[in-house]
Amino acid sequence: MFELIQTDKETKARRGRLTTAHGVIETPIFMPVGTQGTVKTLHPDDLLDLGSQIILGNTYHLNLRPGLDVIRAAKGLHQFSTWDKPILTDSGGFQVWSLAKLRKISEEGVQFANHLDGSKMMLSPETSMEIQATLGSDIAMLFDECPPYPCEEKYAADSLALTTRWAKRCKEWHEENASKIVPWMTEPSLLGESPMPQPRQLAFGIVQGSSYAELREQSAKELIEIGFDGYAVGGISVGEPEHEMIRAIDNAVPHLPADKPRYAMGLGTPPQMLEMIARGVDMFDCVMPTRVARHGLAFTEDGPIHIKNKEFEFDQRPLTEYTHPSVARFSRSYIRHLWRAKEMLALRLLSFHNLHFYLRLMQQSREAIEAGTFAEFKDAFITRYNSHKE
Ligand code: PRF
Repeated sequence: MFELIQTDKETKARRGRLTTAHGVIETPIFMPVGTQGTVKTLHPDDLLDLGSQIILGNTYHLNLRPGLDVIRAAKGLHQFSTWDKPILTDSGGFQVWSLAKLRKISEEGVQFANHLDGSKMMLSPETSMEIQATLGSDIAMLFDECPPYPCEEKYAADSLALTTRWAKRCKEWHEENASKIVPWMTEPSLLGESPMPQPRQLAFGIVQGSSYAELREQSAKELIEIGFDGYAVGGISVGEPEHEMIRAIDNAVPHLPADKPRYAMGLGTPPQMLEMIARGVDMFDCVMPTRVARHGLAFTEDGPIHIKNKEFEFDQRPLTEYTHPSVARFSRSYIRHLWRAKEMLALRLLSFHNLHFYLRLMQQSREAIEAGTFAEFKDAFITRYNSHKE
């Protein structure tokens, strides 16, 4: 299921290959976020064009709208959205905390008023796994509680204990029921002509434990005991300073099995991802490249630039030297004009460009790990990226 192709000698970076039902994912990898079953502003063909190997969908949002009946009628999220490559779904554990109101947490699950019409809903380990099975994602995440930052040790410990009990229920439900619900497991023709590379939905655990080293270790060990196909580190990038985020990774990753993929949830900047790859992380997702694009920001090797700035008024160069040809044909001057005229193409070109930048960074990382030059690549990238900061 996960093959470790190469481990870097100088850092802990890994070059791996994860096999899912809808195809193989070369790691390290970045997963564009398609919360509503679409990566905002992009066509699925654009994502293929960008070389995107996997995208992310959200249990919380898709369950609210369009709802499971609609997804079921389409035979799953792949068919519904016409994205034929791997999909990972987040469990809703995090979105309940960041979006919903009037949350009430109990042993059973979380009751909340949803952010669309305020009506009361419930998510539990079982319902989250059931929704993810109905969506038919290739990788389902366990239903967790993501504690806020900062967080008292007692709260973090109690929260972790609950997440671990929920993890057991997720695993039990998944083992017992997923194969009866996942559309392409019940109807393998949905996978097309090719033989099924992975006959089942994978399930990933999520290490919690806030900023406490012992709790992170305990969480990793308890999840491994339950047994998952991969392990994520959650509860990071929730407002803590960057060194705390890296410390959380340092506290969790060494306790995770080498032969399973590792996923840092919901981050980060290009330098943060390189730091985490160097610590043995294989997978990332983040709204950042597409969200900041819609605010006019473009990633470059010399750090982010804001396209509205006057300095680009007559700039005939493309956004970056190595951007995708579909974007490279346009000048900074033209994209600035589109932005100022509030033209939708500006949002689309910037989203396309930023995802290209992120996916290219992962490809460069994979190549550098293979060539044994990852440490140099990382240091040179970060030095140049940060050198233009005021
Ligand atoms: N849990 C889940 N999804 C998440 C997170 C988490 O802790 C985070 C935290 N950065 C992002 N997405 N289930």
